[in-house]
Amino acid sequence: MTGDFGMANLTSTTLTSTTLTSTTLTSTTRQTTDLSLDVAIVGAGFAGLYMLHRCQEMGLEARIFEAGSDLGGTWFWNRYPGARCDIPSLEYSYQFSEELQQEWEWSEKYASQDEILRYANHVADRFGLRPNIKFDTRVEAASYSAEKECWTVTLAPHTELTAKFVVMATGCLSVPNYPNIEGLDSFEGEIFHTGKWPHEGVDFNNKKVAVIGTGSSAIQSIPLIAEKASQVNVFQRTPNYSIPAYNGPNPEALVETTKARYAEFRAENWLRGFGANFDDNELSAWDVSDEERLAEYERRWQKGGLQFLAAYSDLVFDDKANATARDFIRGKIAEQLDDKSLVEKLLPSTPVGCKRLCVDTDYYQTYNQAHVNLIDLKEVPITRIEAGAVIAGNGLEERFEADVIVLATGFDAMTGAVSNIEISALGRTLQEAWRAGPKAYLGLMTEGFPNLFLVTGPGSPSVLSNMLPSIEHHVEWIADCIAHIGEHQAKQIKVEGEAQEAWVRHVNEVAETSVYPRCNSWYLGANVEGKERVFMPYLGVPPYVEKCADVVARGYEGFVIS
Ligand code: FAD
Ligand code: N01
Repeated sequence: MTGDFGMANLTSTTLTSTTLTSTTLTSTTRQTTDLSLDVAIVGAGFAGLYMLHRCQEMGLEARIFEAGSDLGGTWFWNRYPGARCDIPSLEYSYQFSEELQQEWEWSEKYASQDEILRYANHVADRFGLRPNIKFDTRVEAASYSAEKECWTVTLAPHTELTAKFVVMATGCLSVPNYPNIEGLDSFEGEIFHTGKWPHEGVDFNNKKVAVIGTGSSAIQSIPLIAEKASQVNVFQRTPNYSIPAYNGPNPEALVETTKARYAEFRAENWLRGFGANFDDNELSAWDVSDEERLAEYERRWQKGGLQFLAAYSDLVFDDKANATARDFIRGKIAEQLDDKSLVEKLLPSTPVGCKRLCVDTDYYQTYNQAHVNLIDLKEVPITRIEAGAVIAGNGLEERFEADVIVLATGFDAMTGAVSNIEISALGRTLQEAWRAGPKAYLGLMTEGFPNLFLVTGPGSPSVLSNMLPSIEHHVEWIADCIAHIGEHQAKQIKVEGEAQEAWVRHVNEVAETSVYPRCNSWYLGANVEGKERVFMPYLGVPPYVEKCADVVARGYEGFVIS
């Protein structure tokens, strides 16, 4: 089997850190470097980069350790055809530097992966971050010494260093989820996961392609794969709702008016439910007539994108209001399909939004092409994979020949990357602490793990918000907290158990008032076999931001600083 289960066929840009002193190691010994950091940052995505920038500004000794061979995180790894953001780029970008946001030109409404990656590189160069990033360096473990009041961080393969603080900027969607399908290893063609796409690209020309999964990554890539491939078989477990992107060049006038008042624009968006400019409607779906509601849905459909979710204030809270949106979108999906026998298969029945809403360019129309075929796994489950085919069927088996398999099967979301690191403190591992589901106060820190911060961790809005401002918010909160600790000649911050329990309860109570926990989504960990089913993100940016500020104003209420 060739393909992409490891990092082997990723082009590696060899960048050595000039500042990390590490002694040459034998393969069996663990060597301690003389590096003693203020802050060890794990991950060089948008979170890690901004964290490093803040640390450098504060004069702290900080380094990023990144498993990949270069920076960009999500945008380094997810290079499948059609990968792009679904929050307009004028918002899906940093705002911490007015000069940066004025000088950068986004060419399209939703920038492509390569443009976002160029932007991340520009930021790293502009703010002199590269020298303090160590690439090809996986953090394997971190253990806290209560006596020394610092963390020992273990880097692969065998290096140890110490740090006063550790910041997990490891990403919510950075650990690919591989399906457990019999025979996958025996496939003799190529296999690629969308979340670990080879840098040199994949040649689909005249190939028979099997795509497993129909989430956002599949919905973005299938139309482009179908342009090249001779046959595309899409294996769908659950249909998703997708709204057209209507992507295109950013109109000059929009860029000008946005940049003329960029800071105010950002501040306004931060006050909205998802922290993004979704044109939030304060009306309930029941404040208007059926005709007015349909007209509003039509207006939002024509505009495209995720803002559809904010059509009414109760759309994600009231099942019946949600059902009006569901019926509207189902009608729109059906209209796009020529083969009416496909309609029932592609129509979702789950509440709109309870799985992440998708944004597409010609996804449904792709099924109107003769060489594109949808296999509904509810009727025709995959039984195994053989050397050159996917075998599926219920009793009667069908053979779907394949040269390439694309696994668009998502991620071990929100907890996967942190749980992959052996983290221990005060006699307990984080895996043990999170056995019944992740617990974190404000999604920032976990009880029993002093001086260990999470960026956009479980219990914060993170993936239910525009991630860039949420990342900036967390990084700034963490940086201010570290500064506060220094100013007070303190050494340690930890979470009070009761504060954490109350917050976790609150996160769940809010989620229960919404449609979010009502389907098998990755928000709940339901996509990963054996993962505890717990709703992880916090719903509502404004109350969350207020709570974080409030906690600080009350002298870091719920934390103990000593
Ligand atoms: P990441 O970008 O995931 O970076 C984490 C880094 O940590 C990775 O490079 C990883 O290699 C590294 N790492 C993890 N574990 C270790 C370890 N043990 N040792 C060393 N390094 C480690 N969000 C939006 O708000 N809007 C969008 O439009 C949007 N589009 C998306 C499109 C795709 C295809 C995907 C997958 C996600 C998208 N997201 C979007 C979510 C996206 O993940 C965030 O917006 C953001 O890029 C996350 O940045 P991050 O720095 O927190 O994490
Ligand atoms: O992953 P997903 P993704 N057998 O988990 C199916 C962001 N993102 O990579 O729904 C068969 O959404 C699974 O089926 P089911 C965005 O936040 C954004 O697409 O679990 N099928 C599902 O259909 C997004 O939500 C963009 O029943 C299996 C699919 O695989 C998040 O990243 C683009 C299976 C996985 O969908 C993740 O998106 C891309 C199995 N064993 C990503 N296991 C933008 O547009 C899983 N599936 C900005």
